Amino acid sequence: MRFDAIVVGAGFSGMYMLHRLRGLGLSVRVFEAGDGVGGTWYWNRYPGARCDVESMEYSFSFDRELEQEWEWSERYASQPEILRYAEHVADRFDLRRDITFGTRVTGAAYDEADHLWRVETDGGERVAARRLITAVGCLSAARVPDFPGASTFGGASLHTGRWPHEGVDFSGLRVAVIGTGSSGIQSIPVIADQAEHVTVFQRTPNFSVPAHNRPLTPEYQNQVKADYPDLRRQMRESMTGLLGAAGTVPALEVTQEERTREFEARWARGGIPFLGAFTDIAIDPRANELAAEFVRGKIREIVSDARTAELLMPRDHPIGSKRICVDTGYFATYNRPDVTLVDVRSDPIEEITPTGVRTAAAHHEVDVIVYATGFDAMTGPLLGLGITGRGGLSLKRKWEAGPRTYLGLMSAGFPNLFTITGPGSPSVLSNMIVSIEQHVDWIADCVAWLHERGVAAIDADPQAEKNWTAHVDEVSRFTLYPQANSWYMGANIPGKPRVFMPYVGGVGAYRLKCDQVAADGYEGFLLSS
Ligand code: NA7
Repeated sequence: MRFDAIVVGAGFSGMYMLHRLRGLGLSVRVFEAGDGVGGTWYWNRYPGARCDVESMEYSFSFDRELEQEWEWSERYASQPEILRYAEHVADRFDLRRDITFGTRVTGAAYDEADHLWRVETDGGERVAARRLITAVGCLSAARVPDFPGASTFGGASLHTGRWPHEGVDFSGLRVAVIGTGSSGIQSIPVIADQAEHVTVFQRTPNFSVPAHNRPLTPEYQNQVKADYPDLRRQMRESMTGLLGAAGTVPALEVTQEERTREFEARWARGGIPFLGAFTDIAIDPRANELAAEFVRGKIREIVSDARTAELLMPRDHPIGSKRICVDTGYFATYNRPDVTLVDVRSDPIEEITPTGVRTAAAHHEVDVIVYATGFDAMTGPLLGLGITGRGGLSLKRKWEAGPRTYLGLMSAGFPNLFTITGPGSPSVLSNMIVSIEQHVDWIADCVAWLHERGVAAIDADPQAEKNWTAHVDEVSRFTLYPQANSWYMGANIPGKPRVFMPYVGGVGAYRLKCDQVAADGYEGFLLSS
């Protein structure tokens, strides 16, 4: 079978990509590993899973009726609600008929003679298309650390990003949670409410701000909906794709009282915009430390046991250099008598036994192990597709020392392969949906332009790619981001190259750059008929 385009993934990016390409009159086939749409929100069904971006901002803007008709029930939508939204989008635009579910792409090779991508799936299907578009997400390759004895564990072992669809009842069970990133921080309070006992194995404490989640009133929703054109424009032009009043003054230029007042106001408001309090938090270590110390002070206030509070205070990375967590009752959970914190830096996990987790100092008997241990981020899902470009060069080989892209959209030597939210783009530092819409629109416009002109192949110019990759790296060095052992840096995966993968220049500036490149006839890209 031959299509104009193949899209890999039916999360928000794959669904919107399909919709746009169909609008161009192209034939499209989408392959999706899951049995339904939704991507991240299909897989991450762990208790407490919730978006860290406010629901009125975390939604598609491309269709006015969709935007106006959908009603969110809470300030921060839960996973089931976002999945319902994804399903609603699939129904509304009749997307499912072009999606093959339960099917993984296992190989994609570029055929230079015909300018075609030849794609294979685990279902044995072989299809071809001129354009191949990856919509595989940045956090979809779940990672479980290689603890000795893990396979001998007699109870259930669950990864937050591969959660059983039927849910898990923790009543009466002793539960180990390994990992205190966003998934751990969201799930621990909810699991603790159910389980007999929760033991949290923490390697690195994380900064987290309260969500102050609440139901949304119809009045509030109507007001936002009426203002959507202006609000969406602000989001697109902003640094992060989020609303929430970016500060205008540096923390170091105001008095301590003013600083505290601003931090308190932002803490009371809740959410990621806490980091926008002052203009220098992401770039000046002294300003950053002031924000970090404010949050440590809150942890000290909330957590009754001083030693536990101390263990929960992040000290090894600047605040915001790992994506800040947004929680509901996380720190207070440690005041419960049925929750224990184990610091695996001082007391490392040595092995998993048939009945629990053995650290250097103790054996913790548990019935269930929850791995909240994250993902092989950004490059993991792409490299898992088995992509081979011109001259038989594999993407894995090309990216051995770290990803190299032009604008995060293409990688030289892989003509007609577009990556939605790829490394080198601001996606993971932003409101994902804002970034997804921008990438999909850019790719759809590019594909339309190529078709109109009969251009068979588009590829990144190696020099343009080199310049962009150097620019991504250079801009990151103006910030404190590279100081953290984060998944942005590939630091959570043993052996992965340490490269700061996302573009920190901001979604607004990035959009202007991408638009300019297109307006200049796809400057930095090589076209061949
Ligand atoms: P994260 O943020 O990568 O968190 C994974 C957590 O698991 C983190 O605390 C890790 O500690 C911990 N981890 C990983 N490997 C181990 C081992 N071997 N031993 C102990 N602890 C370990 O993933 P999430 O799923 O929570 O969140 C991903 C993103 O989703 C998040 O940033 C939001 O954008 C939404 P570490 O910090 O590496 O020391």
